[in-house]
Amino acid sequence: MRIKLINPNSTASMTASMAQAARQVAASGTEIDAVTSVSGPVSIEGHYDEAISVIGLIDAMRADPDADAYVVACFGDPGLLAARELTHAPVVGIAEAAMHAATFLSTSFSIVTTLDRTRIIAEALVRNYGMRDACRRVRAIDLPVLDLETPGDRVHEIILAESLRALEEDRCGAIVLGCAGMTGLVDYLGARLPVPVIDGVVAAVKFAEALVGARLFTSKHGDLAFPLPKPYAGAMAGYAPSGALAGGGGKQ
Ligand code: 2AL
Repeated sequence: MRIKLINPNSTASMTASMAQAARQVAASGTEIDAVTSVSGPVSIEGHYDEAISVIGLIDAMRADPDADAYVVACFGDPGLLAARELTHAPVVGIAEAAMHAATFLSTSFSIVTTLDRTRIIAEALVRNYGMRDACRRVRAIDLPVLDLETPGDRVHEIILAESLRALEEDRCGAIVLGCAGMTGLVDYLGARLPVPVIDGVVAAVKFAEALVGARLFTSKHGDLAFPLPKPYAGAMAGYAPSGALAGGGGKQ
């Protein structure tokens, strides 16, 4: 199967790290096709960034309508439901996947994310995903997303220290990494923390494999039905819906 992993920000080095983490866990028959958004913000750290990034996400899906599954590889899960409207194929967001994985492994988790404003957005996702009971706390390390790309141990140490505080103060049973830029830290943190450390990229890839393997598909019954065909005005005219992604988007 082929999983299209879409980084909705435009920083290619982040995509490369995610592709590496995804390939390390993918089954032997799974191809990870990782792409970087060709437009939009270099990092996604707020509601405006998220809104604008969705166009690049949709462009990446339209450019490749035949993937078996799609992964939205940003912890805000921007445009996740819009992406699902476009295809029969499963579309998995990394925040959603990470939180669900955490609940299979522990009755409680805390999320460690980047900026304080991102923390607030992640808290909204926790509520949206029905994870309020399981999520003890969302914590911010107060570093912008692109600082995670800085080589060296400093960022690793900051995330480790925040995770240790989460275990001590929140009494949580698992740590969810709250940014795609933290992918690849699982080995470092896992060796130093006594609890499961969940990278949403890894979780999303494995859930995508499971859903495709189980021959499951995105429901077209209700609000995830293909967008209603209608004209769009101005610069968005080219995005006017015309049913499924060309090619059928995964379901024959
Ligand atoms: C993110 C992420 O995962 N990628 C990005 O650009 N912004 N979200 C976050 N919570 O920091």
